Amino acid sequence: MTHVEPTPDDAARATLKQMRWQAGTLFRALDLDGDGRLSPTEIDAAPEVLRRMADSDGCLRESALGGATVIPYMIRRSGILRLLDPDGDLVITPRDIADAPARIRRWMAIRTGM
Ligand SMILES: [Ca+2]
Ligand SMILES: [Ca+2]
Repeated sequence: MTHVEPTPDDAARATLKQMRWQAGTLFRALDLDGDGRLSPTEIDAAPEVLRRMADSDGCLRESALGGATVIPYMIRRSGILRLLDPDGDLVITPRDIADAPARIRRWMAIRTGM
């Protein structure tokens, strides 16, 4: 087997892949069956899932959302996170969590044009 040294391009791609993975943390947590879509059941279960991920004060923070990235913007623009953290401070409050199913449904309605 030949060992190939990673080129700077490979390193950049790996970093990007990692950031995308981090940015998708919230979605993956909510997508309970892992099919890449949020079903009505999964949307209804969102507050419960999010509460389990929250800190003891009931808030979700960056560590639960994929952690800090080299480019924090990558995490902030993840679709679900923008819904749950409209003020963009990377803290999702208990109120945001309780409102999650309604926000996700509005978001999906806009995306599918329904
Ligand atoms: Ca699913
Ligand atoms: Ca917030």
